[in-house]
Amino acid sequence: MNRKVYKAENIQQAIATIKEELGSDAMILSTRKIKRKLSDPYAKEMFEVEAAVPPPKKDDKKDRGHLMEAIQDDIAQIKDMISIAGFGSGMHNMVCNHFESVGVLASLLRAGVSETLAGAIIQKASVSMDNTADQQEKIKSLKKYVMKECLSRVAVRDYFCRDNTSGVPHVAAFIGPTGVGKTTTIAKLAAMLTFQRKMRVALISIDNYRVGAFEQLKAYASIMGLLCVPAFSAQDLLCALDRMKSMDMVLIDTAGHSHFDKQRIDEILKLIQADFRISAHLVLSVTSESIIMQEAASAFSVFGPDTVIFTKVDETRRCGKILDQINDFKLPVSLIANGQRVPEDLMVPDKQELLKIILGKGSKEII
Ligand SMILES: Nc1nc2c(ncn2[C@@H]2O[C@H](COP(=O)(O)OP(=O)(O)O)[C@@H](O)[C@H]2O)c(=O)[nH]1
Ligand SMILES: [Mg+2]
Repeated sequence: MNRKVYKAENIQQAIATIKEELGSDAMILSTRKIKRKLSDPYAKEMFEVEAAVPPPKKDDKKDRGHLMEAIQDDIAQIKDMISIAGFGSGMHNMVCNHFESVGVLASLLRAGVSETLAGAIIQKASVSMDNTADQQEKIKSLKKYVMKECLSRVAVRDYFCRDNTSGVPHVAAFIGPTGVGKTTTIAKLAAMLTFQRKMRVALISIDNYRVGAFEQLKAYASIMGLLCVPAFSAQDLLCALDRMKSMDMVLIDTAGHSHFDKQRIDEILKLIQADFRISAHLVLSVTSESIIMQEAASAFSVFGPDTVIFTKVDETRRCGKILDQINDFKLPVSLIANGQRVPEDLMVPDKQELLKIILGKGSKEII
C-alpha cells in the first residue's frame, strides 16, 4: 500500500487534501496532533494524518483483460508463423528448432533484414541464450542476445563532425549512383558543420555531366555564404583545393551516373586520386533494391570508401537492408538522411539510433 503523511491545521482540511490527491477510496490509517515546539509556543496547532490508497481488487474485468492479452499474443504468434511460412525452407527449420524465436525472427524479416542474415543472427543468439529458463524468460534472454548480435554487426563512424586539429582541411568526396541524394546530403552536411559546429566549409563540384548540377550545389552554397567552385580536370581540382587550404572541411560533389558506367567511374577516380588526401564516402538510397545497392557498392569499391551514407530512410519501412549492406561491405555508417528538407533531415547516428532505424517498428519487439 502506498502510504503518505499529510499535515494541516485541522483534520477536515487534511482529509479534503487527501480526497483530492488520493481519491475517495483512500483510507485514513492514523491521525495525531503535532506537539508545539518549546522554542515556539505561539506556533499554530497542527495535525498529521496518515493515509493510503488500498490496492485495487482483483476483478473479473481484469481477468478477462489478461485472457484477452494472452489470446492476442497467441494470434500475433500465429500471424508471425504464417508470415515466416512465406519465406524459404531454411526458416521452417529455424522455427522448429527454436520455437521461441518466432516473434523476433518475424520482426527482423518484416524490417527487411535478409533471410540469411536474420537466420544467422537468431542461430547465434539462441546458442548463447539461457535455455533452462521458462518460456517468457527464454524469450527475454533470446532478445537480449539478438540485440547483442545486431549491435555487433552495426558500425558507425562520426567522420565529419569531429574536430580538425591537423592544420589541413579534411577533403571528402561523395560517390554513388544517380539520384541517391549526394548533392542534397552535401548541402545538409555543409549547413550542419557551418552553423552548428562552427567549422569552415567549402564545396567543389566535379559533376560535369548533368545540366544544372553545379548550379544546384552553387545555389545551396550561396544561401549559406560558402565558397563553391567547379572542377572538371585534375588541374582544376588541385587549384581549387589550394584555394581552400584554410578550411576545416572541403566537400566534393561528384557526377551522378549509373554504377554500370565503368568509364565514368574511372574518370572520377582519376580526378580524386589527383590528391591523396581525399577520402571517399559511398551514398546509397534505401529505396533501391538490395541487389542494386550491392552492385553499386561493389562498383564504387574501387574508391576504397571510408564510410557509407544511407539516404531516403523516410521513404521505406524496410531499412533492415542496411544491416545486410554493412554486414557485407564492412563499412561504418557516417550519416543517415531522412527527408528532403535541407538542412534538417540529416542524422549523425550512434549505434543504438542506427539500430532503431534498421529495425523500424520491430525495434519495439526486440530492444
Ligand atoms: N525523401 C527523401 N528524398 C531525398 C533525400 N535525399 C535526397 N532526396 C531527394 O532525392 C532527389 C535527388 O537528390 P540529389 O541530391 O539531386 O541526388 P544526386 O543525383 O545523388 O546528387 C531530390 O529530389 C532530393 O530532394 C532523403 O533523405 N529523403
Ligand atoms: Mg547531384
